[in-house]
Amino acid sequence: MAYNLKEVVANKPSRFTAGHRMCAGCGAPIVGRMVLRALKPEDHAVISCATGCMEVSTFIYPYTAWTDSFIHTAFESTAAALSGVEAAYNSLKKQGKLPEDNHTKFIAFGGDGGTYDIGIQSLSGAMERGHDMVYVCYDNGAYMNTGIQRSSATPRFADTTTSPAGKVSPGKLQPRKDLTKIMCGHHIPYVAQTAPVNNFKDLYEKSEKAIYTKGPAFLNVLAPCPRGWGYPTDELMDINKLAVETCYWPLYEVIDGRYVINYKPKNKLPIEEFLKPQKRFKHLFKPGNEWMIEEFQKEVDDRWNELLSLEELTNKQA
Ligand SMILES: Cc1ncc(C[n+]2csc(CCOP(=O)(O)OP(=O)(O)O)c2C)c(N)n1
Ligand code: SF4
Ligand SMILES: [Mg+2]
Repeated sequence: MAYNLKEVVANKPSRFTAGHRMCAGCGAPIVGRMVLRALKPEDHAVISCATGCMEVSTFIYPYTAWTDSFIHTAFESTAAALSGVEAAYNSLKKQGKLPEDNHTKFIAFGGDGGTYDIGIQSLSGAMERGHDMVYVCYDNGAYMNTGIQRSSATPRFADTTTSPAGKVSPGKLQPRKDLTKIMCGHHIPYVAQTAPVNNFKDLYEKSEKAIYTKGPAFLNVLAPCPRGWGYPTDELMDINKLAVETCYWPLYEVIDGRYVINYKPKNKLPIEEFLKPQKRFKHLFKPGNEWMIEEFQKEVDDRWNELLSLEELTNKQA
């Protein structure tokens, strides 16, 4: 796309404002701000946001960091509530009860607990019904707001308060659920996985596509958490980069069923590079635990190779 991202961003007022109470070094507010930056300034948005760090730290009555309309929803109904608002909007438009020049976009935000686990049924339903909305999952890999409990997005072997690493257990036992893949199975027009890397270009462009693609769209965005992951707050952007360079978190999009991998590292880094700076994986580096790193690496490699095959296959079919 021929434009200067810095200029575009500088010329648009932030719709997710300063003064929220999320921690320093948190990935989630960056995700919220950048997704909303992709809106055209003349367009209005209705946001539906599940309980979680992003909601409780940004919308503390009577204060709010959101400049668009905002609905605080229960975990299990984030997508359902927004799909209802979208249907009502379409009806009012049809009845001529809204001005012709009213352009409203519908965007849901949920954490991994609220999306991979508790809200998955209403998300699946809203996507399948074909509502013109975007669901954004900010994935920090645990229920952070309530004290770092494991979710189905938590990677294997991570130390959390409900999957503690110690003599009895190696940390979380189960592999991480692949929600992006599940969303691809809905055969919706646009699904993408992204992270705040490369000056936000990937995140901004995918947000723009998701918002302005007609029909349902889903974005899974990596959103590291210094409290839960145990990295120094000033290393947020390094952690994002390592997640991408090791292929732990590949950047890809699926447009009408066709896979496009947006970045293929020339030298894929070993997974240790991503694990080492995080306290939640500290035990993996103890003598005798090398097998955990080997298994972690194998899972990353298998998923990356599967993605490469899907890209090849779906592009052949296109
Ligand atoms: C149905 C329901 N179960 C549990 C809770 C308590 N609760 C509030 S925030 C939260 C954690 C949310 O985790 P996630 O969605 O991953 O967001 P994060 O806090 O990590 O940003 C939980 C369990 C709730 N509000 N509603
Ligand atoms: S606990 Fe983690 S996810 Fe929640 S605001 Fe703090 S850094 Fe962000
Ligand atoms: Mg979470």
